[in-house]
Amino acid sequence: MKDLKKTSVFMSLILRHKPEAIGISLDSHGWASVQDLIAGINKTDGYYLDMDMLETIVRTDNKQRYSFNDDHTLIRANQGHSINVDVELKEAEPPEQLFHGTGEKSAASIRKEGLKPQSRLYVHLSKDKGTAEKVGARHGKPHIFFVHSGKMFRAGYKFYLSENGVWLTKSVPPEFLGER
Ligand code: HQG
Repeated sequence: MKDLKKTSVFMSLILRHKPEAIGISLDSHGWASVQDLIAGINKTDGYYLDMDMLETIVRTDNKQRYSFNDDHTLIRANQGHSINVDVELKEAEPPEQLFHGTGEKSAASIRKEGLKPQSRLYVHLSKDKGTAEKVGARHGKPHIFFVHSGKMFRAGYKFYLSENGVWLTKSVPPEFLGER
């Protein structure tokens, strides 16, 4: 069945965390062969994918999670990986303040330890509070932290902006966090 949403969620698992789920691998820059991805997904019970559908998913994804290479023979996720790939993130100077949404239950630990990437390669930050609220709501009652990204940057911490506009950094020490 052509279920774009269902296939897209599965693709994000494959391209960020678990390519072996369909017996494929990613190269060191996170790329998967489009042919292998389509074949692997079609071999999986309950899933369907063809090239037209894949083009539609990549073009219409609400967070622009995926990119093709020039001739659309390779595909990768733009951010969010837990496996160690180098998606050639661009270093950039962040705005003065960024936001991180989390669950209320994690707030005390974050105040103490700062933000850690947990199972992913980076801590994910957003430039608007609305996005952070949505991300936070995935973890229960949302709680928003402000990140003094300008100060961090001037102190020498590196920031990256993914192809789809997510700000990433390795970790955020507690002294650069704020709440209101
Ligand atoms: C929390 C979505 C306790 C952190 C979104 C988060 C995002 C701590 C959780 C992307 C902690 C990790 C990533 C500490 C961090 N103590 N908890 N010291 N430091 N945490 O899913 O940021 O829709 O790995 O606050 O849009 O929620 O999937 O990260 O709650 O960009 O494309 O540990 O996923 O994108 O959770 O989400 P996650 P996230 P997609």
